[in-house]
Amino acid sequence: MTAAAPQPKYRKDYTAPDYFIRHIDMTVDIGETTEVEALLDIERNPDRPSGQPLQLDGENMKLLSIELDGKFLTEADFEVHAKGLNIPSLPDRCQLRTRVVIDPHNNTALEGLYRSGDILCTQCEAEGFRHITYYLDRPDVMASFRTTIKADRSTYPVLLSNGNPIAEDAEGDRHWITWDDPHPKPCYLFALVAGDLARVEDTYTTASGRDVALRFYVDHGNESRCTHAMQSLKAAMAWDERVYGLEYDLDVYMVVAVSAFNMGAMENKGLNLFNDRFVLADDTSATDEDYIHIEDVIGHEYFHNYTGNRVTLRDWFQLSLKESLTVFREQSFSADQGLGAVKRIGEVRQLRRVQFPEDASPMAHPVRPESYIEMNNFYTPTVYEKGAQVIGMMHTILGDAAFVHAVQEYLEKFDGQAVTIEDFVATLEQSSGQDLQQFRLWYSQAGTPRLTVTEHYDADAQVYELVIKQHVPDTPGQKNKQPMHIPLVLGLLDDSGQPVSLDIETAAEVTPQSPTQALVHLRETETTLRFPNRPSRPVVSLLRGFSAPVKLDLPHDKSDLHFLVRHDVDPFSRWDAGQTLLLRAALEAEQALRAGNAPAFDEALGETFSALLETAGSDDQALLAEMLALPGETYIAEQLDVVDPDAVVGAYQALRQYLAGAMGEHLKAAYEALRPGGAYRIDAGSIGRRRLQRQVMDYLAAYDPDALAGYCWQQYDKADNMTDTIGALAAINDLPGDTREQLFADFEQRWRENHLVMDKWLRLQSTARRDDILERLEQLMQHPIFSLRNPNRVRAVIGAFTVDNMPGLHRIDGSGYRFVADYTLKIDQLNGQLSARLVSCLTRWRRYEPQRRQLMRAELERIQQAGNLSSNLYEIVSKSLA
Ligand code: 0A1
Ligand code: ZN
Repeated sequence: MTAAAPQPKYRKDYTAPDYFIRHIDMTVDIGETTEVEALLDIERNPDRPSGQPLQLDGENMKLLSIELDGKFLTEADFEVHAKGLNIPSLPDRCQLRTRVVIDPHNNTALEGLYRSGDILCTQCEAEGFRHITYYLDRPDVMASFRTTIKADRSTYPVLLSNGNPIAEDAEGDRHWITWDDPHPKPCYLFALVAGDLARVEDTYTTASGRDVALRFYVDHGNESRCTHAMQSLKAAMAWDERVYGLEYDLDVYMVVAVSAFNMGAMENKGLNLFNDRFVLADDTSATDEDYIHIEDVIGHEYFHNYTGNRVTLRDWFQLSLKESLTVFREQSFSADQGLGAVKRIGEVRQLRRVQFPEDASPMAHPVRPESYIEMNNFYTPTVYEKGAQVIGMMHTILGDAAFVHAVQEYLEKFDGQAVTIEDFVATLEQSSGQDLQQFRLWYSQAGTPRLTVTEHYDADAQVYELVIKQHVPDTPGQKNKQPMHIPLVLGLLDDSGQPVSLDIETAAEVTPQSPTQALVHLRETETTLRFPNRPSRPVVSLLRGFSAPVKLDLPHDKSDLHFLVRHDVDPFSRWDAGQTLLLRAALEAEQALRAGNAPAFDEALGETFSALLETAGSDDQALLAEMLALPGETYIAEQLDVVDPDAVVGAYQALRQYLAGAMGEHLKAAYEALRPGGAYRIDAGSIGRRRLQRQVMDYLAAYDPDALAGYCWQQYDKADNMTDTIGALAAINDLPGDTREQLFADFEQRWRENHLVMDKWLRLQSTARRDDILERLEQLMQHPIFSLRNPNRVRAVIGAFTVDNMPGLHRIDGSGYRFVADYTLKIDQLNGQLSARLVSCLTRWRRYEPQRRQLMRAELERIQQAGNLSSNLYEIVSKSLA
């Protein structure tokens, strides 16, 4: 907590450290109190002036003693302040020993060493190590670590840290163990765990024949729930060997499942810590989506071992260097595991739902931010997901083989170093011979570029022409931006829906990808493409595979879009044509509602989507499920200059009701046809079938609620897996009545001991559309499993409400906003990372209609005036009011 206004740090101010720490020998003695002794081998940086003070970071700790080269220092020799400790001058080489007391049991921020249930564990990224001991807590200071953990034997039989165990002993009730990690690492990759945990072990033999022990540590009783995570880990290890030629570099890989965790997981060297929801799964308690997320997160943390750990960051402004490349690798891995194009569509949906809004908000920042107040606020969709799209564009520009080769060169060249995004891009450039100078703007310019396309067909000359304009919007602190290098993949279809051989006349660079598909490098504000010899007007399929993270105003009229839905060969563009049709219909409905009229929809829309439903027996049911899913309310709202949430929610519901009516009785036939034929399996085909069935149920809820209630009851009763069970609850969630109440009550009885499953129950109820939602939220928070100290529970109740309950959050009396602000303030006293995330639903207040705008702003001001805010919350609130 901070009294004075926290100050920003700037990327331009980076300077190399005055001192390095080459080695740290640490003893963590866990008892009534926890004492940390650290012996640091310090060396002056020869490139920096001598005689500089040593400024160690350290917070929330009590200093017991400090020794320099064996001599105790007195208070006159150093200065302790709230953020650390300064020693005025040091010899070029020395050893510094500090002893401090920390209090993990009362650490509710979950940074540094903290308690989760009955275990003690650490989270050091970004700046958590400074809560454990005095240190140079910055990623360009890399040291070898030796860590001794001492603790009570019965409470903490398992004691883990990075590296290999080299000594251990016990005496009476106490025992200790020493871990040695010889590979120098930044302290954000340090980890320690102490607790009574069960161990599940397996082995992976690397391509070169080395055996690696794979160990999962979970609460007793959960051993059988690690199988999928273990398989995913082996799949990730094999994938990285096959695709990037990267083999795991230690003999042991450990994963610990933790219940109180601020994020998804953490890639600490050799000792990953995971939010338990990304480890634990079995068929009865985990959904298809859980299985997929586990595979993704396990892959992500594993891939960090090279992209992040072996080659790390010079400073936190470079965060996207490790995150974007790792997300890109995770997404490639995941697509290879079976869901392919559908996975891509899911990523785009998510990008549009969360990153596009962020890029148009007061928190908009470049993929490589220029400044921050609280680093933890910058683990954002922009740094991660937009960053991954930026890597994806370079992959498209270089081509797969050249890209993989360039990444391998980067990893070899900078192995063991702390580097920058510029180092990475320059290596890609040198390795491939491509000019990425203009492309670098993707790292420095914030905001989502908008492409506006107009078309013209000259029947006499038989020429089809496209004019593509690009514009990058202003964002906080950035105006009048330069045109970007945007890779645009396109193709043309003739009037029978066949792909056309491409012949393009343009000043822009064009890379053919196949005879019927080309990559056009847009570099100017305006680009003209001419396609000669077109005897009839073709239909263009643009931004195939979502080749760039841009907003695209398609030139097509409705009939072109219907045509693309039927014929496009690119699954992404086909899906996107359907989404554009639906989005335009929703926006027209929204306008009608605001004008006090009843929404009306074209018959053709109903026909196209009913025709799609009739292909429900086809092989790509997962793609069909995506085609039939409406653009979400948030994405609809995103298109509007002034948001009236009632009109958005009304338009969404009207469109859903209309399509459901158009599909009519076919929905029931489809539901029946999609019933499972056998036992639960998690292959791509079965996942697709279940997704499509859920989508059909969503329309059925609108078309025939009584029939749907019957289906839900039966489905719930017969289900042998959580996907079908939760599918039944989700479908009936907004339909008040006995069936709903009974299913939710039964579910609670069955699952009340399993917190991860109960999160699903909480989440559904927080997103339910009902007038008494706020009272219901208060009741949920009285449930015995709920705790404000557990981020998963808070996200399931309050987080889900803020993100997925538009009518509840935006109640016209302002009670939704008041609820969020009240809990934001309460949680901020415990956990600033969590409160800062919850408040983000209020930060775009300026975009709402006047009454909401005023109400949201008033709550933000109330938070600001409450004072004593965490630096996390302070930054978000002050930027959004600025
Ligand atoms: N590096 C992790 C994410 C992470 C970031 C911060 C954390 O605590 C503040 C925890 C985890 C990843 O990308 O997986
Ligand atoms: Zn990561």
